[in-house]
Amino acid sequence: NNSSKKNFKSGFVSIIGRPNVGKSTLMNSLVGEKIAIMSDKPQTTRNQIRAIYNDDEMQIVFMDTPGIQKPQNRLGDYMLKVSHSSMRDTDVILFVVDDSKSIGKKDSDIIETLKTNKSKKILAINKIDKLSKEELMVLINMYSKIGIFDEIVPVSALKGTNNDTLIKVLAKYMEAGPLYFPVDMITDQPEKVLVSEIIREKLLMYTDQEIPHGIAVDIEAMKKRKDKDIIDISAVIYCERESHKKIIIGSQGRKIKGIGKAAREELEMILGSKIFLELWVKVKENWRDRENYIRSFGYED
Ligand code: GDP
Ligand code: K
Ligand code: MG
Repeated sequence: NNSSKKNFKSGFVSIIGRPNVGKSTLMNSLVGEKIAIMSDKPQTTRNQIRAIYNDDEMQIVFMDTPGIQKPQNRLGDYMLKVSHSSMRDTDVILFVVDDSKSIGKKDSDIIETLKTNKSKKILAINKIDKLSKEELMVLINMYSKIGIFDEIVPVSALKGTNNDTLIKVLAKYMEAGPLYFPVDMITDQPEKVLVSEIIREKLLMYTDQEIPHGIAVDIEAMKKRKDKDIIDISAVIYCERESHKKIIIGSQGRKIKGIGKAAREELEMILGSKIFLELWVKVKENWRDRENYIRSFGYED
C-alpha cells in the first residue's frame, strides 16, 4: 500500500477556465485515460468529474469543471456553482487558457476571482501546437505580468506536449498526505454516467446550433447477459423540441444510427465487451429550467 510509504504526497487540483480552452482534454491527457468527454461545443462538461493520477510517490486528484461563464438557465446556474465550489476546496488551481493572443473579458473575470483565492495557482497555456515560439513568448510575458501565478506551463493537451513537465510542477505543490482513492481507481464516475456521457459526446459531434445544449441522456437499463459477454444498454435521449428530435433521428433514421454506432464502438473498447445499444429520442420542453428534470438527469447534488 502506497499510503504507508514514507514521503507519500497527495492533493487536489481543480481545473478551471472558460469553456473550450481544453480543460477536459488536458485532464484526460494527464491521467492517460478518457474520463471526461470533449467536444468543440461549449457546455460539454456539466458536472464535476474527478480523474486520479497515481505514481509511486504521489496521488493527484484532478477535478474537471464545467467552465466559468454566465448562466442562461437553471442548468447553467448549477454548472457555475459546481465550478466555484471546486475552486474553494482545493490545494491547487490549475487555470487553463488557450492560444488567444489577448486576455478577454471572460478570462479577466476569472483572474479577478483568483486574486482572492488562497490556493496555489498554476497557469497552463494550452493549444501551443497552434503557436509559434515567438507568439508563445509573448503570451508567457503577458500572463507573467499579472503576478498571481506560482508557475506558468505551456502545454498541448491534444498532443501531450509538456504533460510530464506539468506533472512535475504540480508535484512541487503536493503535500504529505494519504491515498484518497485506491491506486487502481482512475475516476469516481459511475460506469452508467460514463456510458451516458459517451452517448452525449457523440450527439454533440453530430449536432450543432442550439441542439447540443438541450440534450440529456438517461440510461434506462444496463445489464450484462448471464451466459454471454454482452452488455445490453437502453438509453433515452432527451431534447427540447419536436424539431430537434427530427434532426437527431435524421432522414430514415440515418443520424441516430451513426450516433449509436459511434457510441457503441467506443463503449465496446472502454468496457471491453460486446454491446447492444438501443437509443430512444424523447422531447422534454425547457427541461434545463425545470429543477426536477435537471435533478433526474444527474445534475444536482
Ligand atoms: P473544455 O470545454 O475546456 O473542457 O474543452 P475541451 O477539452 O472539450 O476541448 C475543446 C476543444 O479544444 C476540442 O475540440 C479539443 O479537441 C480542442 N483542444 C483541446 N486541447 C487542444 C490542444 O492542445 N490543441 C488544439 N489544437 N486543440 C485542443
Ligand atoms: K468543450
Ligand atoms: Mg470540459
